[in-house]
Amino acid sequence: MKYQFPQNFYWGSAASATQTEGEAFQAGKGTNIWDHWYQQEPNRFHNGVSATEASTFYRNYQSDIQLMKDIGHNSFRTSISWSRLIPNGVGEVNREAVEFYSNVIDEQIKQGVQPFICLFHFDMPMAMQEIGGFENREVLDAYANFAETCFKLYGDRVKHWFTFNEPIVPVEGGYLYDFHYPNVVDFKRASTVAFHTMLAHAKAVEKYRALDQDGQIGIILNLTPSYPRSQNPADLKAANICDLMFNRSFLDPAVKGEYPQELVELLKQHDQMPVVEVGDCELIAKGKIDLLGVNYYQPRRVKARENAVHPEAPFMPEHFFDYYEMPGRKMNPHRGWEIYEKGVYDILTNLKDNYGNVPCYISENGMGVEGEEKFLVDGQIQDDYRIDFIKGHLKWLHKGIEEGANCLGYHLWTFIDNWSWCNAYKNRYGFYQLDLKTQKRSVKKSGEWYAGVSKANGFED
Ligand code: BGP
Repeated sequence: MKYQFPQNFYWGSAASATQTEGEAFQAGKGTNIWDHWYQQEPNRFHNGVSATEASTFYRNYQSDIQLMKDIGHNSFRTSISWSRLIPNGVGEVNREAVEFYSNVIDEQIKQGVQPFICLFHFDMPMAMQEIGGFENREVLDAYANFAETCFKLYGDRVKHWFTFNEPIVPVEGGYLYDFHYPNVVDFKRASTVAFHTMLAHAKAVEKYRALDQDGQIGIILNLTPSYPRSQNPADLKAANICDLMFNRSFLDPAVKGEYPQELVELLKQHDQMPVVEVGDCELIAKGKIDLLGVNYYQPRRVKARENAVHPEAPFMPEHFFDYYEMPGRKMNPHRGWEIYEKGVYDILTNLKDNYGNVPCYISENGMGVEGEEKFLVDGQIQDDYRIDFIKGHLKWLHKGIEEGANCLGYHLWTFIDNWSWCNAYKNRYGFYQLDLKTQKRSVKKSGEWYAGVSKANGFED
């Protein structure tokens, strides 16, 4: 069967500043929470590898963009590092960084790879974290000013902006589950950071609209469908609470301009509501987006809790559900994540039916593989598993579009194997293999295959 995609479909991949640039302590960049945390606790990073060892995009962006073009990219997302552009979070702008991002954007345009630019991919400047990060409302204004600086510098050339990438992840990692700095475990502080992040988002959207530039602004959300074990009301309730907490907590304000009443009630009932000030709801209403990026890796399967909550345990989302391992689920054994291709269709259908069919694209989807060198044959990684993974998701995406979903593109995570936070280089995701010692990039079989898909604007299977 032939899977043909709409005209001007975005084919490309995604990455982020901190994960690819390198020069973490050079070129005038200020430190961010990753640089700082590594200095404090290098043992928290896989094999003790820090972001200073990221894949040298800062130095090699020109040849890297050429490599994007070689495999048929018509678009590529990266982010602007706040701590590189404005080292202290507020105040002086780093001239070298202004030029660097300008050059990257120009080079992308020159090579026919549209720049999709995100303004925050987990990398809070340390100077801002020191005053409380997104718990402190001053930081919201600092972020909005940073965003405005970017719009003014690059808005003439960048037509696709994203305020945040997976804004729930710093909330989960930093304030609930101990996998990002500042390693706090406190639901109320987490809900405050989540709410404030959306206020910061809305402030940035407001700044963008005021400049009246002819582009689009959106947000990138990791929408993980919550599937219940069964139709038992207790399982359905568990799945609904997950959906409220992990998806709708960001999706509803971003697309509808308001929070789900059910979520507000739930947080009130458990005394976990952030402080809402006069004017906040009006601001959230102004944050409605033009374009939604959807990151999808794996589904969330849940069931009702089996046991009572320990009375002294901190309040957590898991008070309402247990994770459920569905027998017979398809796994990516190299990363330990379930593969469920239909999830992409379910997300698109939900957006079509319940979110006004907001224009969207798949902004991240991908398959991490630990120890990928074992698939090297004659110097090339034979990643047929990744080709199958992409095909499987594209087929469901195609079905979604045929049924009317407003999905405009597909970006893989990621372009070249890159550094990934605490996992550093553990799981490889790229179209290009990276040799950590020499920094040599070698195209994988999937990269060559993707070039053909992009050229044909589809594939046959
Ligand atoms: C996504 C993030 C990316 C990236 C990816 C892979 O959620 O947006 O930044 O890191 O996950 O994650 P990992 O390396 O942990 O498998």
